[in-house]
Amino acid sequence: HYHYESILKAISEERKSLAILIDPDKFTVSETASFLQQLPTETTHLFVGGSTDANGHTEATVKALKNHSQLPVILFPGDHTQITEFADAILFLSLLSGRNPEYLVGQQLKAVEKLKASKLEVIPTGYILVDGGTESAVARVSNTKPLSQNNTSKIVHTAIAGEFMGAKLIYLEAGSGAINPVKSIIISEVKKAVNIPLIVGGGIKTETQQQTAYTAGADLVVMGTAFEK
Ligand code: 1GP
Repeated sequence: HYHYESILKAISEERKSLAILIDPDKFTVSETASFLQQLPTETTHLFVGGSTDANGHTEATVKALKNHSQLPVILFPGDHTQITEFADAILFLSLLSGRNPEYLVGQQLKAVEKLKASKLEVIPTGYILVDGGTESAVARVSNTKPLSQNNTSKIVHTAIAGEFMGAKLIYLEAGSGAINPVKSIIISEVKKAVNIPLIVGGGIKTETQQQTAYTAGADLVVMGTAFEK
């Protein structure tokens, strides 16, 4: 459980983590080296995934990143087809904000054979989609509704339920390209309520927004769109 343990270690040493999310559908493998050079020096993780990977670019993207970087490459898959053994670990997501069994447990079942045949570190993750002010790809593809950011207690209870079900991480997601990132009050209330690391992403474009999320209690911030060309 090396990669999960290293997230816990960072928290115990009061170090914040930054994951850059790479969507294989929007990534040019031949530009991997220059892409990596432009990332903030404080980057700790590379996440790879998207709501869909119509062109099947995930594996080539992961291989290219592994060839050019020492950073851990963690899969953040939109579905079971986006699994490749060449990554280091996988966020094994369950979309707890939604009511679609396919994304609560269906895709997970379809992933089992591939995961059993790989050495990927599997990190159980309670994935909570909140309203980011515009319809997100997650909502569209999963056919689920996000939780309102006005209903803090429902979001907090969803996170606690996730921890009770065995999640090792909670991921608060406003959706890629969100107009409104996850509000500070929601981050801080969820952080107070759970005893597992908290990931926050969706619509975080500036360093100020990144720091605001950390100050509120995010242990790891995910930024994707801000680093796309
Ligand atoms: C989306 O949380 C991530 O799943 C990142 O969102 O692309 O808006 O940074 P952005």
